Amino acid sequence: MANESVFKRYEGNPIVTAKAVPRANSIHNSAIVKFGDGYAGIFRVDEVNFHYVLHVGWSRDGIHWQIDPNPIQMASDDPEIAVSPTSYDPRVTCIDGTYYVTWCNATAQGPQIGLAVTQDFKRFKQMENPLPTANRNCVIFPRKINGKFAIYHRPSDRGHTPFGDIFYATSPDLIHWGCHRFVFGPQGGWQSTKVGPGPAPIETPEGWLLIYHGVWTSCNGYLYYAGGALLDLEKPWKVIARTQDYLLGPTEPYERVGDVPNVVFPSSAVVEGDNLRLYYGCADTCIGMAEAKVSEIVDFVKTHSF
Ligand code: BMA
Repeated sequence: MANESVFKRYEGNPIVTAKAVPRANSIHNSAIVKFGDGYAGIFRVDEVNFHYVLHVGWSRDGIHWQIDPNPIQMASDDPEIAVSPTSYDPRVTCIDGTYYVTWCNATAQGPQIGLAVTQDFKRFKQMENPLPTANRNCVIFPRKINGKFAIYHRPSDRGHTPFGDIFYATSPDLIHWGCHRFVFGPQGGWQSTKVGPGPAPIETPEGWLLIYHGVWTSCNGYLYYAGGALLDLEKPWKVIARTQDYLLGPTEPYERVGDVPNVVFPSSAVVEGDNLRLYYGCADTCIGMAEAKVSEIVDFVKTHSF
């Protein structure tokens, strides 16, 4: 099966643009989940002064969105924690009715992962930052593994990081993190510069399905693609298979042209039965959606692996 036939883009793409928020320059890498009778989302809004902030949004169908015009105000037991001047690239995971939000904060010391918990998408309690600076991507697994919370994350540097490997870590309490394991790194072609975790891993009978971003460096800058990997259910740092061909790449005009051209940045996936909706940032400008069957993605990963 050719890669472009696994995912079918929504014909009304892009589904969210800067028009959804008055002060937005762009709205892109965002996290969408099922919530109640519909959907909720944490949206990355780059404002017209180029502050990056997170906004909550609501939708009946996952396509048409009402986004709060004001950014999220996090609360914390410790006033030193809930200080997020520049926040971007959120992920959201649901575990037993509680939603865990992770994102990246730009700080003077470099990119820093933030973590907050919500039940209702109205009140957010920010916790201690889970990882040392510098780290740019972090996503929580949708269930505990061997009794512990688990994440995939990607250590970084302060700049336009020209490298990036995916690592695994666990925690008994969301505060103390250990069991750090290397998962996989760049490998040839569209994923030769860096890789990073995308949406929360999806549990399948054949392993965890991780949709991730892969980057290569052309003479004109970075290009971002979505790939897939299958990982061991109990030891998720062990790779079972990993796509040599990308699953989704920047080929449409709204993925090619924007503030940062040629970017498909997978950031959330909503699974219902065998159907998966992938939400992804397009050219750091707007949000696209594409659908696929989980079983077909798994089959593609296995048959197009290194
Ligand atoms: C990465 C992140 C993403 C962005 C991508 C392409 O480093 O900052 O937010 O989509 O670059 O610019």
